[in-house]
Order: sequence, then C-alpha cells, then structure tokens
Amino acid sequence: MTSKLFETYALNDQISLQNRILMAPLTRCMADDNLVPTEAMADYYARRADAGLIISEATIIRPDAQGYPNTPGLFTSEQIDGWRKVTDAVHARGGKIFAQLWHTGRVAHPHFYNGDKVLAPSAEKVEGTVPRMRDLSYITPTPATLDDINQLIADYSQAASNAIDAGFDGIEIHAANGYLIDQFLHYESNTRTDEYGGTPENMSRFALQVIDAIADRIGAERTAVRLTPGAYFNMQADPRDRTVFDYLLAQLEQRTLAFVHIGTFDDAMEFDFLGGRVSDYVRANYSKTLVGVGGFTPQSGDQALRDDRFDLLAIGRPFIANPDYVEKVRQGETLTPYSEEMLETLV
Ligand code: FNR
Ligand code: 8K6
Repeated sequence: MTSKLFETYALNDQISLQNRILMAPLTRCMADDNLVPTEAMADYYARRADAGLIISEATIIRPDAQGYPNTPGLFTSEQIDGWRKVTDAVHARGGKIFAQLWHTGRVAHPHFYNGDKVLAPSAEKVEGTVPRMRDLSYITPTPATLDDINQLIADYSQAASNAIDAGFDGIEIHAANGYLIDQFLHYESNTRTDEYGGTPENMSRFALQVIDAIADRIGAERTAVRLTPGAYFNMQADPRDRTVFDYLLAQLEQRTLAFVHIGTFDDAMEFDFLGGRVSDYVRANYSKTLVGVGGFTPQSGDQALRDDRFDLLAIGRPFIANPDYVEKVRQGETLTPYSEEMLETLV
C-alpha cells in the first residue's frame, strides 16, 4: 500500500521524522514511587521507536502538578536519569521522543504530594473523583497569585530544560484536556478579573508566557503545544471559548513552534461554536504543522492526510494494543483491538 503515513516529514531544519505517525501521549501510571521512569518503561517506549515521533506520557513539572498515581516527573535528578534511560533506548532504535510537560491544576490532589491546596486560575472546582482513586474527591482550588503564576512559568521552563538534559528531542506543552493551562483558556474554569482573565488576550496570557519561556530556553523548533479548543474532559465548554482560541491561534501563527497537536479522544466530535470538528477549526485558523488524533484507523488517518486535514497523525490506544503498530500497518497486518484491561500491564 502506498500511504502518506510512511512519507518523511521535516518539522523544521533541525528535526525530521521518518514517517508521519506519532505515538500520542498516554498516561500509564507506571513510574516508581519517586515518580522515576523504570527499565520497563524504557523497554515499552523502545518497542515503539519506529514511530515518526513518540510523545511521552504526561510528565509532571513539580510535585503539586500530580493528579494521578505514579505519573512520572521531570523535577529531580533521579527522574532526569530515569528518563535518560528511556531516551537512550528510543534513540538506539533510531527513534525520536518529546516529553509532554504537565501540571494538572485543579485536577491535582494533595493526597499525592502531602500538600494542603491545589492551584488553579480560579476557585472553580471540578466535579467528581480521581480516576483509579475513587475514594478521593476533587477539592476547591486556590486561585494562583501573580507570584504563583511567575513561579509556575519558571518551573515549566526548568522542566523543559531538564527534558533536554534527559535526552529528549523536544517537548510538548500539555495545554489540553482540562489541565492547568487549559483551565486558563476556558470561561468555565477561569473567572479571574486580573490580567489573566476576562478577555481572550488575558486568558491566553499564561499559555503564551509558558510557551515563550520554554521556546526561549530550549528553542522554538523543539517546542510544541497540545490544545483542546472544544472542552469535553474535566471541563464544560462555553461558546465564548472560541474567541480565546481565535486569539491564541493567531498568536501561535506568529511563532515558529515545532507543531500544534489537537487534544481529543474522538476527532469526529463536533462543537457548534467551533463550526464542527476541532481539527477543521484549528486547520482553518493555523497554517503551520498540525497533528490530528482521535479514533483514527490507518485507513482513515491516511485519508485525512491525503485530504490535507492535518500533517501528522497521532495514534493512542492502538499503540497500547500494538507495540509493533508501525510495522503491522506497513505490512498490512491485522491490528489487535484495544481494551481497557491492557492498561494494567506495560507491554
Ligand atoms: C490518553 N490521552 C492523553 N492525552 C494527553 O495529552 N496526555 C496524556 O498523558 C494522555 N494519557 C492518556 C492515557 C490513556 C490511557 C488514554 C486512552 C488516552 C489521550 C491520547 O493522547 C489521545 O488523544 C486519545 O487516546 C485519542 O487517540 P486514539 O486513542 O483514538 O488514537
Ligand atoms: C488524559 C490523561 C488521563 C490520565 C488518566 C489515566 C488513564 C485513563 C484512561 C481513560 C481513557 C478513556 C477516557 C475517555 C474520556 C473521554 C471523555 C468523553
């Protein structure tokens, strides 16, 4: 089969990908109790090194970023050394890997870091309980002060620098799926009245400050961002959110990031206020490298690339079920279907 999926792609003059298939970021909750990546994780990622680019599971930038058990970090030297084993293993197999940098904001839980509060844009609580920790309910967050915000930006930048020290080829800022940065970008979670709330420009400020701090530190060509204009996870959508993303995407258009990546579980989902699918909305408002994701088969993903709906295809759950996803697709072999029990082991 001649497929667009197996064409090479240059993200910029520094980074070229061997094919257009990305491994999507996939939280696996398998780091050790110091949030250090393990040998088993190095093996897991190395098995998938024939992807054009691996995006690591979301990796927390500091202790109070944690909202799920055993998610890896990038803020201690032990964690950096653990990630170094992962990146070495991926590079030894000819692959490339970006770290996804994460702060869960109001979806954090003090249980994980022996704290007494969670930081978020505003005191707007997320309903429900922590997945896999059903006895823990989310708490009302403490609005971040301007000092807190400056410290968060510094900590994102330091984590990006730590990622480069750990051997990553770049980083993806997790600004999607209802976590901290996304919480600033939506009206439901951001009710601030200072320079970080109330208008599209103000609501985009934190995201852009994090992006710019990281791009200054490690280079824009190694910096990517994942965005969820249509909120559906940990968050309620508000039609006014569109104005925020119109503004943010126009700002990103002026930068030279490695790529913008859609954060969604299902690309077919439509949002009236975005005029349909999130990927089509972003494509219409951002002309540079775009990564699509969410429910694609090799056939539908190849077709989306042919239709120029986006430039690169990220694959999530099928990569959990098929470590040899790329080779199977190349050979036209049948894929093993994903099922949730597969999350219990790291194959
Ligand atoms: C995810 N997803 C996700 N997204 C993200 O930005 N950071 C993350 O750490 C995770 N973790 C994660 C864990 C698990 C178990 C699943 C199933 C999903 C979302 C993921 O990257 C992707 O967008 C979706 O899985 C949709 O793509 P597929 O699975 O339909 O190809
Ligand atoms: C996004 C990171 C979440 C990490 C949590 C642990 C893994 C949970 C996996 C659940 C996958 C299915 C969730 C579907 C939600 C779609 C909402 C419409």
